[in-house]
Amino acid sequence: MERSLLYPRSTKTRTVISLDGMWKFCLDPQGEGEKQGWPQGIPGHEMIPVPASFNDFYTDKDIREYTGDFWYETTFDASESWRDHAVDLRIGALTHRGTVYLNGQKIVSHEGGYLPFVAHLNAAIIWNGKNRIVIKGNNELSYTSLPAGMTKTLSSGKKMTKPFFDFFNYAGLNRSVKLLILPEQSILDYTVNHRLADKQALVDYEVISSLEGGEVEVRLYDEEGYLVASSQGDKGTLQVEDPHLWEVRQAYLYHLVIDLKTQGQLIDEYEDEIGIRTFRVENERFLLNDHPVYLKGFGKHEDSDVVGRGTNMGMIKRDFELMKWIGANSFRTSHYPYSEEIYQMADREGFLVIDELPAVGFFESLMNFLDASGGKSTQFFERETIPELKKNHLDVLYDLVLRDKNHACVIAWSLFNEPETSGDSVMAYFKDIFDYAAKLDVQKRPRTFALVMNSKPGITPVAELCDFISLNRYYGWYLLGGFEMEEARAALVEEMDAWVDWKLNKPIIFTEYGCDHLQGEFKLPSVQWSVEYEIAFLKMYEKVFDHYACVQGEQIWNFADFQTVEGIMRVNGNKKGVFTRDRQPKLTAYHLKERWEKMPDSK
Ligand code: EVA
Repeated sequence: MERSLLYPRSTKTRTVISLDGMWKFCLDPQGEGEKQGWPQGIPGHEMIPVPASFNDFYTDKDIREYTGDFWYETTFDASESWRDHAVDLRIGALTHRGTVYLNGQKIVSHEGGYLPFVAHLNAAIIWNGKNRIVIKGNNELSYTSLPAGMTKTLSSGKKMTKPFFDFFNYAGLNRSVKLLILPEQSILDYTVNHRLADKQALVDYEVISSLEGGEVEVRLYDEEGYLVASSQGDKGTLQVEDPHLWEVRQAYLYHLVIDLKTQGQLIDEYEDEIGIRTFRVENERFLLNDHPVYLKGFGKHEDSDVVGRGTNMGMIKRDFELMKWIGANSFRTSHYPYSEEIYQMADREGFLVIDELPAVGFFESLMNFLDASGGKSTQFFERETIPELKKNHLDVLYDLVLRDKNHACVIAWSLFNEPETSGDSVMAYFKDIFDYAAKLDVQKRPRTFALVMNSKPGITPVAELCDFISLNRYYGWYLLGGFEMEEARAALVEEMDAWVDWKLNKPIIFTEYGCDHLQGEFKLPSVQWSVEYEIAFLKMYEKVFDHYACVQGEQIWNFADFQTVEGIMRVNGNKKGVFTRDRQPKLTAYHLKERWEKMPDSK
């Protein structure tokens, strides 16, 4: 196995050292860092925090909008006692790509800005001495990057990004960087899958290690610390009597311990928390532990003031408290995989997560949210860049499943957001992505993608690949807004009737609906952008949701206001948040709280 993305945990055999903190930093607009010898050490004395996006710290617009190469540097001391260990550097996320150097030597390059990667440092380490880590990053967008977009060079020679998506292109070392001191031979990966029987749960597992012929022992402890099951061998089944199942908003997590031994001697130990649950689609229902469940919640972003897309543990905690307060039970990681701590919290709090790939912008438009309602077609999947894009897409899918497959909270994979779905080459592309997801995921979680307004029932054959249908709909906002609300309702109902007539026999959820409204903007009678208008819009949608049995979820767009590119369509960002960017409720939050608290978790 080439990659191990196990979450860094200190155990008897593993030491994790955080390298978070202040790092040296510089920009490289000419792309001359290598020529100038920066892998040996970067120039200047500028320091910035990790994890964080670099964009919003500064008062200089050139830095906020900066597009191109950027460099980070830090040092660590390598103890002599690590010599017979594997010393790895694990980067939680470097957006969108980059290269790691140790003491001037190139170690690894990585493409993709929202998943971890590991650099094996041993070959270049100075034992018992200071070691310099230099990381070159790059945040350009292209037709082959996930997410997709363009990079434009201005007459001044400065570059800027032109995203085909509606969130700010925050960049940098957005997640934690850790040093892992691991045994030379170690546990690389494990997978669990759950089966429910009468008063019993069967947890099938597989452990992969780099030690040939190693003995594996797996033990499972309950929340009180009692041993409830154990098994020997790299593949096996843990039998749990009277299991405490992981339920929506009532999580229960078992403690899993994996020991790798040789001749009875412990070589490596890994630990994790796992929830026991099953999740599947049956006809028009989602079944969690064989019981129907209705999704209430949000499309979100990792986005906060000053640190941008950088992991912000305080904000993560606040977001979960707000989601609990409002009566939500789920969210989608729109439009990219989030930091691992978010999934851990969702496991702990019993939230259902639709885990999305950064496959967004597969529709060539700088205002896709508008163009897609108007029926524009861009022939995106006919481009000559498609083979390389697909390779990157499959790679990131591999890593996503590798990283997130054991989370109880992850109930589904969203493989694209709002791609173009017409054109001759679309089916072949989509089929390969959908098939690969099924092949990689032992739990066979349902697969979906978020369908843009243009992707309508009957004329979107790729929708049939989905195990459930996810609709992003803006009737009453981008289309038929204002005094035409009744027309908007009729158009939504007409579309829903067409889905029903198509007889796909699958659940449908709304992964996006909502309108921008500015905090504090009131108007009677309502106008677009006022809270009165959004509440009327929500009531209209909710009536439709309640009318159709196949509608099995509503995830409003968006949890909180978030940053986008500047422009006439956005007021310093997207204001569709139910909460403000600093996480205070707008009035619509009280409307949703009333609805969702009353609503059972199934329909
Ligand atoms: C919007 N609409 O217009 C949202 C976007 C989102 O932010 C979409 O999926 O269709 C997109 O990214 O507010």
